[in-house]
This record gives sequence, C-alpha cells and structure tokens, in this order.
Amino acid sequence: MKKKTTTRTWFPKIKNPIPYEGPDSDHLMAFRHYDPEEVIDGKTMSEHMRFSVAYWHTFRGAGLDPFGGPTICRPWEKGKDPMADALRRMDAAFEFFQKIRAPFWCFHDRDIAPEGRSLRESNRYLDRAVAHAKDLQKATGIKLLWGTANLFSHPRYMCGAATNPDAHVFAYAAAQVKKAIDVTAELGGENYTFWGGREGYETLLNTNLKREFDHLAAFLHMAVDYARDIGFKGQFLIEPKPKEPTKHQYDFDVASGIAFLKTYKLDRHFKFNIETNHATLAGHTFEHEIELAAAHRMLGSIDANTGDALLGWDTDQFNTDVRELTLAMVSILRAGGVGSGGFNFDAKVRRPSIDLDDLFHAHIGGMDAYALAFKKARKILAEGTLEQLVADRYASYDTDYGKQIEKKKIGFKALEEIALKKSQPKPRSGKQEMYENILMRSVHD
Ligand code: XLS
Ligand code: NI
Ligand code: NI
Repeated sequence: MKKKTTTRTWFPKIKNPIPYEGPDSDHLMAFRHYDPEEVIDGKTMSEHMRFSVAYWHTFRGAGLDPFGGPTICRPWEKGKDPMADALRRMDAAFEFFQKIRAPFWCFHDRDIAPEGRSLRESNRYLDRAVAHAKDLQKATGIKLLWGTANLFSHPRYMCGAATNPDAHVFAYAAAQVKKAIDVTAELGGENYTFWGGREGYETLLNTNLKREFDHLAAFLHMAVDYARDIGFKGQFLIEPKPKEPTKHQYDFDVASGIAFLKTYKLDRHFKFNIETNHATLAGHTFEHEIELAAAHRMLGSIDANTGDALLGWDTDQFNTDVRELTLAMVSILRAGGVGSGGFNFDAKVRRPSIDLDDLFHAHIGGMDAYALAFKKARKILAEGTLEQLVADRYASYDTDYGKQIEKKKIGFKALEEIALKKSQPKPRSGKQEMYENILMRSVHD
C-alpha cells in the first residue's frame, strides 16, 4: 500500500500503521492475529481477507438512537459548510483506512456528499466528493469494495424506492442509482450493492404486493442493463434483511432472495452480500445463510458484524465470537472464498464509545477475530476429520441405488421393490455432541 502524503493528521496518537505484534502481545493498539503481510498459500492475509471499512458507520455514525441525539462529535466536523466537512471527513477516513490497514472501503452516495436541494445539486456535490475520493484512492492504494445508493433516509422514500406506489419516486430512485453506479464505476468499485431498506410493506391493507415485487424486479433489470451500457463490470449484490426499518422486507433472507432472483430471471446477474446480524434477524445462523448462498454459487460478499442475543434489532456490533466466525469461515473456504467480495465491517461503535481510539479498537478486534477464524477454519479443513465424517454420513448415496437417486435414474416403483426386499433401515446416531467437541478442539486448541 502506498503512503499518503498529507501534512494534517486527525489521529496523531495512532501509529501508522497499527503494528502486528503476534498472539503474545498485550498491547491493545496492535494486531495479534491479523498480519496483513503474512503469506498463506501464495497470497497475503490482506489479499485473503479483503477487509473493508463502512463509511456510514465509521465516518457518519454519531451515536443517535431513538431516545437520544448524537453523542459522538469528531474533530473534522465543523458544521458550517457541509461540502467542506465532507471533504475534510474524507481525508480523515483515508488516514483511518491506512492506519487500520484495510485495503477497501464501502459507501452510500449520501454518506460521502450532502444531499442538495435538487437532484442536480446532489449530483454536483457527489461529483466533488468522488473527485476527491479518486485522488485519495490513488495516493493511498485503497480501493472501493462496493458502492450503493441511500434509498431509505430521505422522506421521499418513506414508502419504499423501487417498490413505492408512486412512479415518480421510482423514477427518482432510478436516477439516483444510475448516478451511484456511475460513481462506483468511476472509482473502480468491484461490486455494487442493493440493500432494500424500505422495499417492503408496513401493512398489506394499503399494499399491492405482486405489483411491488414486479416493480423491484423491473428496477434491478434496469440497473443491470445500465451497467452493461456503460461497461461496468462489477458484481451486483443483494443484501437480504427480513425487517427494520420496514416491518416486512422483500429481500427477507437468502432463500427468498434466490426465489425472487430466479423468478424474475435475475439470478445470473446477482450474488448475495450476507450480513451476520441480518441472518440472525431472519431466524437463521450466519453460516446457514453463507452455506445456502454458496450452494447456489451465489456467495458474493460479507457484511461483517453481529447482533446482540438479547436485543431484536440490527445492533451492528463488531464481532469477536471466534467460534461463530470459524463456522462461517469453514463454509466460505469450502465454497472457494468470496471472489470479488470481501469482509466489510458494517458495524458501529456503541453510543458511549465516543473516543477516536474506539474506532481503532473496534476494527482491530473485528479484524483479529476474522483472521484467527480464517486460520482455524483452514486447519479444520486441512485436518479433514469433520469433512470425512460428513462424507461417511452420506456414503450410501455414493453407490448402488443411492447413486441412482442422485442421478435421477430411479423412481418410486423401483425404490418400493428395494424397500420391500430389505429389512427396516437401521437408525444411525447423528453424533451432534461428538461433532461439537471436534469443533471445540479446533477453536480452542
Ligand atoms: C442496514 C444495511 C446497510 C447496507 C448498505 O441494515 O446493513 O448498512 O449494508 O445499504
Ligand atoms: Ni449491511
Ligand atoms: Ni445491517
């Protein structure tokens, strides 16, 4: 990564970069497991992990919650001229990306530039921010993992964007996404994400569900067509979430996403951006969502965070649960990785974590936990005990009539003959506790 050369520093007390000191270090401003330069299988850890910082949380998060206003006040926010603030904030952001050693970043259009009084004015602000981002990317070597459009904050989108009952709002959202794809392409973004924050309904009483699904599909087809027209080669991603802010969101989870994309013949163009906290909100585990997307070759990227077991909403916390992450990593590695995706920390510091240091502690923890999980998952797969046990569990489908079932070469009549001839199937233990002990051994040894 190239060094950035600006005189002003926003994080004077933080070393550039945060050092890797190994598992025995007791320094809190150091990595213990993530050594970006460590080479594994011919690739650096930085290339394996493809960590990304989420602009909206780390640089726009002010600690608001439904009961109180901002608690977090950053030195680069002067509050006089929104465009000047945007540019200064971006300098601070790129200094942060470098110091924390994240090779990627992600943003919504409205995170990096203010919303203007008209679409034209918003686009003009965005162009200025993008020109600055382009310079900073060039100076630092930091790249854009994905861009997206904020189609949920402004009141015009309160009843959805592509699924809004008013075609005028649909048109406005289309214009905004067109521009967001343009700027993502301009900055060399490797993916473009759609998270359908308000694409859903609050009550069926006022909703034509079928028309809204059709409109959402039409919108995504238009995005795909436009990307083709301008030669944008990035991967399109859908980020499922079952609810919040909307009561029922259409991209509920990976399973409903697959059904939607296949129904509307969009599946060739999309993969999934899976967020841990969204998986659990949908009543799934993180690894379930990964495994399902991978099974359909639609695993695209990860929004790395976690929820709180006691709270029922998207708390977007940094995840340091190595056991959970190891399970996720096993599924990711088995699927061949995330390709052009990465691990984007869609996570925010808690409302009382108001120091600049806290941003570093948060990311260090998240990056270390993921790096450690990556190594543990590799060990589990290389050692092969779990893989072998699972293969053995399904071995009856490798030969004879089991194989014919998988090849669809046998039907009910022939299977009935077999069943009548053979004695009762002998129950075999699922051995869950033994599997759990194998995992525990791998995570804790
Ligand atoms: C919100 C989502 C959002 C997307 C980007 O819950 O996670 O932050 O990642 O629009
Ligand atoms: Ni997300
Ligand atoms: Ni989220």
